[in-house]
Amino acid sequence: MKTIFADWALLPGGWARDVAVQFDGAAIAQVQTGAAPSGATRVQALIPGMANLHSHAFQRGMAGLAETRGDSADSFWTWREVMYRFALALTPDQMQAIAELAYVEMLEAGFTRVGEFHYLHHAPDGATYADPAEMSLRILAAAQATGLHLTHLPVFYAHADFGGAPPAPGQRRFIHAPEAFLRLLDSLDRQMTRPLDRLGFAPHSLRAATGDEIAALLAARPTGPVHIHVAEQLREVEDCLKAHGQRPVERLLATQPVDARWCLIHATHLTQAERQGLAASGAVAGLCPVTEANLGDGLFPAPDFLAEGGRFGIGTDSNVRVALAGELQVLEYGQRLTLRQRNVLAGGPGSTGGALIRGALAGGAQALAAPAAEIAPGAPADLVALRDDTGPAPQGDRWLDRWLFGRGVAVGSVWAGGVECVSGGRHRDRDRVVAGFRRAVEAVQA
Ligand code: NGQ
Ligand code: ZN
Repeated sequence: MKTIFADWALLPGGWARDVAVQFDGAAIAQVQTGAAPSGATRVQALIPGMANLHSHAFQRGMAGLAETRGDSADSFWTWREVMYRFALALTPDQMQAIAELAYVEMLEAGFTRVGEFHYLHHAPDGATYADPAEMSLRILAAAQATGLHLTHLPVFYAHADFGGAPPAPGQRRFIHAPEAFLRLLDSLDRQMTRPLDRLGFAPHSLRAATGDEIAALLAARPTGPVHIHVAEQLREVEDCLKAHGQRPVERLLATQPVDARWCLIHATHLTQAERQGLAASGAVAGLCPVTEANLGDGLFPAPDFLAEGGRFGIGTDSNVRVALAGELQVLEYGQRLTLRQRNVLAGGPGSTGGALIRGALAGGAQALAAPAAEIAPGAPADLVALRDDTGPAPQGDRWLDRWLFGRGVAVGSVWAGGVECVSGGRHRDRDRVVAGFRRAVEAVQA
């Protein structure tokens, strides 16, 4: 039995002092408040591990390589060309090495689970690997090697644009017929053996999958998470209107059974009716504020959506920077800059950091079909210790406010499924993983 003693712990009922958390294996056995610190690992503040609900791990390998402007104005679409070139070059070994560093950085940031929106399925020439699940198995291996829980979301991708347009040559590694895609999911049902891992699926977008294809996949897979990119760029909204006479979120809500198993990634461009419909559906809005800023996507209408009871979680998406506090900071700062107000996403009187962390913990767990992110008996021992390096000693939610917006509060240790993966802010395998990453990206660039 392992015991962590925390001066402060964020429990389901709020912050508590002098908390002893005991776990035996992967699950929390007991939580005692007002405890004495006898012989236990001692931490200053303990919070539940966070789900990172949207990642394309391989894109970590091109972080910083698409920040140079060419002759014409850059956009999401010019970035996508650079990204496609990078994606076409990666071997399975290289992708795994890059994913391992992304996952090490996620754990160091305070994430204990990733939703991997995985579409790099086939060989560089588009041929199916001998094992069609080859690339998915590399994602599983990276999660296992680093200790991160995985909600694997293989992506269904069939078309270049609305109306079932044929895929472009640069998309050849992503493409499946529905039958072959369902066989991939069946094979992963058998090959995913860690008890806390989950399998869902993801129609890439309304550009890449038709309504009929999505309906067929839902019929074949009636449970588990369903994720989709939607309404990230204005051009996507315009093209959807042209093809279908409906906006992307409007169309999704009208034609698919969007409910609490769904996670709509980005959902940036919403009318009032779309925003209210999404909030009422019970689906999670999967916000990726750092990537959305990096790609020039636009600003999600978070204040109204939250006031309407909408659920959200956060994702690191392109992994151009792998941050947890940073994602929530950018989410809030986008609103402050446009509304010229402060503490917008606090929603009402109270701590902004507290509201953001609590919201993202709940929405992230829902979107990834994970157990509730709580420090409570029976919950997985997914725990993040924060430390205060400068003072003044934080109390309660002030821990979160200083972590997100101030200085001197940082992640110390992280346990995922009861295993201490990070201590002193460093993952136990950081050096090995960085060496593998360096070899992989140097080979890709050679
Ligand atoms: C992706 N990423 O699938 O990696 C997408 C770009 C697309 C973001 N949207 C490709 N951030 O949407 O067509
Ligand atoms: Zn994405």
